[in-house]
Amino acid sequence: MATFTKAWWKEEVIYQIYPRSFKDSNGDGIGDLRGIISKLDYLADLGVDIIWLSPIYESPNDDNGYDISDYYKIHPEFGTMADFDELLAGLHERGMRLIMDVVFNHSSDEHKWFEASRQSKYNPYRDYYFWKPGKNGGPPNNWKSFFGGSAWEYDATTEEYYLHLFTKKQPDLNWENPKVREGIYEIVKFWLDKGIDGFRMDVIPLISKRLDFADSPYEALNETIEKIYSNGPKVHQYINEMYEKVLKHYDIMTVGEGPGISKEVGLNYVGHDRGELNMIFHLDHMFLGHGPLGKFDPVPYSWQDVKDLINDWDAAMGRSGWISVFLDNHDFPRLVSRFGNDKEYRLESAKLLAMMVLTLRGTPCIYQGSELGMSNVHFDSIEDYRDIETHNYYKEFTERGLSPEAFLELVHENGRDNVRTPMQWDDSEHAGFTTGTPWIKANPNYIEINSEKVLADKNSIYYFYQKFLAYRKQTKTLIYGAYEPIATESDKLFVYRRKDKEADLVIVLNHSDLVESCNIDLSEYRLEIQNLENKMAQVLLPWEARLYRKL
Ligand code: TEU
Ligand code: CA
Repeated sequence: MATFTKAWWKEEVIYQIYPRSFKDSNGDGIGDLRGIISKLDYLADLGVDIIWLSPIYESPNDDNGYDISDYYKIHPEFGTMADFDELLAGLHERGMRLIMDVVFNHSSDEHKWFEASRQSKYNPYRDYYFWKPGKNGGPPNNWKSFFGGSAWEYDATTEEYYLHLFTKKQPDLNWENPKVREGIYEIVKFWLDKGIDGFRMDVIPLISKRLDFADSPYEALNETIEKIYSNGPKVHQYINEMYEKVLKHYDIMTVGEGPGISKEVGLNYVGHDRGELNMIFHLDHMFLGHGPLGKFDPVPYSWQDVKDLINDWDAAMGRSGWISVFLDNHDFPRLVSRFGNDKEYRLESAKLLAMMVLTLRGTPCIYQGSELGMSNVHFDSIEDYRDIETHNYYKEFTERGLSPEAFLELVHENGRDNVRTPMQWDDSEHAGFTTGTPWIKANPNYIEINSEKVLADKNSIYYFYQKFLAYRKQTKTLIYGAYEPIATESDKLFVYRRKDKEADLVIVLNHSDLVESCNIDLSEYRLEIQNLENKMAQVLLPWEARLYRKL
């Protein structure tokens, strides 16, 4: 069994920036690197450590940069390589780090490899991607794209189909081909030699395909993702090869995004002795509520389901693996809207969720704007939405007969643009994000929710994050301590202990709009942190969060 190790990437906190929506410096309505540079002190003051940038490489932006056409170039919309170097230096000067988002499961169809590959069946780049003849006048098999429709696109030039698990402008790279792997390792080396501190690896469990390309027998998309697309036969061989050839030679961190990684196979990716990744963003809790047709086919789930998943994953990782703890990112709704109450209890529930993310075992990841309590947006026209996933499913569902209004309700709940509206800096036009016209409208609630207003309010969510981030730095028990769930009779309470020889801490979270009794014997503990004013020890107010320390 792998021994437990200490590491900086276990102790530090990640903050994800979606550059397109963070801060626009030149008035073109698109966030950029100089905009981020102008906010470095804001980030340093908050107390986060590792900045994860969503992709900033050249891209036609079919999937907002997750379709890369040149891995070596900064997209001109975001700025220049000199801007990048200045951003990296600016972070390092402040004792912070930078990890880049790399997408190696697929490239853009405008990448030179694919442009060559599609020229002819005999082109040297043909097998950089997956090409197959059709079957019975249709695609080679029944695989569906994550974004709706078939995962195969017919190309008339060579009369074959190519595989794309995402959009048709994101053809899957063929990792079976050693030339593809070598090309990818060169890219990894290039960015590491620039001095970055690691990578977030997009959909890494998908890179090894089941080469029989058999039909999926599963109705539900998430089952196909887990059992057909993810955890393929050579996935560990490939990640380990990348580790041996490049990653292990640098003091860096790697976090894999893990659609389809179940707790049963999680350790295969992050076990300390595996020579693969340092940690993963598993998506089990984020996919809760996704029905057979995916996120726009919602099914009910409960807070108890979330707690059970968190506890099961912690038990599965034990002391020989590691995960990142998060409740939102650029693909999922705002955490205060999805897991909190963004109406009557937005302040209290956002603070409760902050305490949860910062006290569970794993490297916390905070998504831009969570520290302000930003919430979901409700545009009333599909024209206001930008996300290709939303538009693809809008077309698919309305063609099936669902009304546009009904689909929009589903987008309000689960659309990715909920977290892609501009960061809300102040109450000036477009929330102070741009002096031009933003690529996507700001959430109209920027008048009340913006950093200027939040920073002027000592009781704001921002200062709760700032205080807790500082507390966490001095309380290594929250990093290396054992994790032990504490059962309660109420399924509204989430109670757990973090303990090592330094301290014994108990966290009590009332995840509800109701008053709950607190019958846990905490007579030997002192209340250290609370997210609201309440002197009644045995009574938890709605969305009350407490941290106790044993005397
Ligand atoms: O996401 C893959 C993924 O699992 C999510 O896209 C999620 O499954 C999806 O929103 C459907 O619910 C990664 C990136 O984070 C995402 O932004 C990209 O669109 C995708 O891969 C393709 O690169
Ligand atoms: Ca700009």
